[in-house]
Amino acid sequence: MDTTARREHWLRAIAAAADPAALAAIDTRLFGPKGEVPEFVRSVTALPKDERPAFGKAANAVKVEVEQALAARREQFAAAALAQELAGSAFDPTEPGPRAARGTLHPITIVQNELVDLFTSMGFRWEDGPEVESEYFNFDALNIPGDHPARESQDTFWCKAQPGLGRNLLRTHTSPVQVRTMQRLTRQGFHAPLKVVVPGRCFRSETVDKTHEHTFYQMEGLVVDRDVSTANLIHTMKTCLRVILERDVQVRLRPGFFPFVEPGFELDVNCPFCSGRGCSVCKQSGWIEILPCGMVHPNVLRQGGIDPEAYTGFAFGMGLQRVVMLRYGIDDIRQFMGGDLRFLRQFPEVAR
Ligand code: FA5
Repeated sequence: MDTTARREHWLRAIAAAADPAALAAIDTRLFGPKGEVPEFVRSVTALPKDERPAFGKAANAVKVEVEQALAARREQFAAAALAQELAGSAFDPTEPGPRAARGTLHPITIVQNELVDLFTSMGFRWEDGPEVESEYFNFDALNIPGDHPARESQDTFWCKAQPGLGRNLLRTHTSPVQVRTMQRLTRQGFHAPLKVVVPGRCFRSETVDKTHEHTFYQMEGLVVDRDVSTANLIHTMKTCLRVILERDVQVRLRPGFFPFVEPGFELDVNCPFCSGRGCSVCKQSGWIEILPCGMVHPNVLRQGGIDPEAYTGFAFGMGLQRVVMLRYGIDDIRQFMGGDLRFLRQFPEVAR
């Protein structure tokens, strides 16, 4: 049989296969052990030398064509089987599949992002600091020596002491980044103004309740320049609270004691839950303590390498969870880390 006749014979057999089993039998006959097709290709050796190239080329082309015909027929059977299966079901392969759920931002991240945007629009830079901090930056450099009673107000998780090194701890607040930043900038040649915000995670060995967590978030702010005053501090804080709480706020300053500021203040905002009339959230006082702050103590400026005779500054340390609670009316801080998806799904904002 010549090449053309073989080709037609095999293609006809493939086209005539009535079902996948018949096709499999043809496949074995043509390409299995002692298969007709490879044997035909090998028959080239029986030809005279001058006829071999033309025959070899034609025979190989037929082999490829027959293989493709087999594959195409196999696909036809598979498609027919699928169509038959689908005909009896409600499944519609043209409908888009279910969308994978996309995660949303945690409410603390939402408010933190807004605050960072706000402060950067006012010329502040974002600073960062380590969560495992030295005793020096967390306490000593902030004018809180070892025997100072203020240390007791921040129950500390101490790290295992390393021989020859100072003691480390999990930072109890974001304030250590104050002196870290001042020292870094003075090493680089300090140029006023210094304006930074430091969002970050803090840790205290506290009993957890509705308003206290062992792990929580703060945002520190620090401004150092010539002639910085309490008026600058109040203006900045009012702007920040108005934007974050999305309404005009009344604030009041009370004296507050923090060794690293002098004078120190507690800035209170009128209670948004009762508009200042008095409720359980504000403990009937009409005010909510929201922002400890003050004018940077001269000793702290000195630790940072900045001359307190030439420069003054203000600092604040906002509890981020507290701000988020006020903004969204959340009355239990434990919701934030509780991992309850019903809580988290109430905040549909996605990452930018
Ligand atoms: C400080 O941590 C000071 N470093 C703040 C500061 C900075 C004062 C700069 C002056 C100048 P305080 O311990 O009050 O202060 O904490 C600040 C805020 O963090 C609190 O108002 C509260 O909102 C939040 N906070 C403190 N402890 C916890 C806690 N256990 N759980 C949740 N939030 C907390």
